[in-house]
Amino acid sequence: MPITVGIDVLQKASEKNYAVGAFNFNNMETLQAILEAASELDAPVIVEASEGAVKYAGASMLFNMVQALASQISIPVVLHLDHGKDFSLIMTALRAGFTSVMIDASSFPFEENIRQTKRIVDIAHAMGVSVEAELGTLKGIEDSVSVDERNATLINPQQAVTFVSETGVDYLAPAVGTSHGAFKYKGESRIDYERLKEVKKLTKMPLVLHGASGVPESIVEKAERFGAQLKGAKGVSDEVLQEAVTCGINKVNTDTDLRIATVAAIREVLANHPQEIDPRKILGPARTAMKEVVKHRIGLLGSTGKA
Ligand code: TD3
Ligand code: ZN
Repeated sequence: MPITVGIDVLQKASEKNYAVGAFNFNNMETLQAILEAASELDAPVIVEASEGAVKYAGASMLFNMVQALASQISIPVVLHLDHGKDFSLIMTALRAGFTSVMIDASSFPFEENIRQTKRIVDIAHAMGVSVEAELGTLKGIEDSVSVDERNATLINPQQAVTFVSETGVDYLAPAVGTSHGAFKYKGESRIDYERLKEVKKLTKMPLVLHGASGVPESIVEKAERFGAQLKGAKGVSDEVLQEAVTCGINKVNTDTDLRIATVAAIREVLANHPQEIDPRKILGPARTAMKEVVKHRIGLLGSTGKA
């Protein structure tokens, strides 16, 4: 299929109460792993590139890789810019053919977030491209965090209503207690479900969960067995993730799990076969490991068979 526009995939997910997996990539092996997994599960999928990925591989390389692979399979594939923080980066993605972009002005005051988001919405919509924006700060919530602190960091549901109507954004990433990377929580993983449900009830729009990686113990252990140092790594448990989907999440971002799977697989090959010098024998097992991660994640989200 040709690359699909973001809202076409996420509107359905929001109406039918499931989530679509969004996976970060910056090379061929990762992209192949994501698309093979999604295709085998007959699930729509979002592949996303961060600013770092655009700098590493180039927007046009990323677009053309996705187009080449998506045209060979029959599931909807969306190409999304993750955490677009400046205007020129977003324009680069739009010109390259991305079908969804995130404008992340969440670190600015509310009014400035609205202004920057609306500017991108006007341009992207004129090009038929969907837009994601973020409200609140991505930061883990621990027991020790007070109600005041929580209100200062996490999304304010009333503000979300104003934000959506003033910007015309297509989907919203609410800060509800997750954070990026491999070290999300000191204790048990948690999300502010009540706040999330309130945002869904008031906005009725597709919602996005950032910092959603599970950081599975088995993969962390394997990476550590072969020399990685990941002490204290902790992610969002599968149960918490599924509850978040029940509460209204429709796009689930995963990067860290793919990174850890890659490192574990590469370390294993290098440790067990120190004479190996063929990059395909090193990156191939990483691709297989990432594919397993993607299948597991999509399986949790309810999008299997929804292509
Ligand atoms: O936007 N992203 C991907 C980039 C974060 C850097 O790892 C996410 O929300 C996914 O977060 P994670 O770290 O849980 O995979
Ligand atoms: Zn993110």
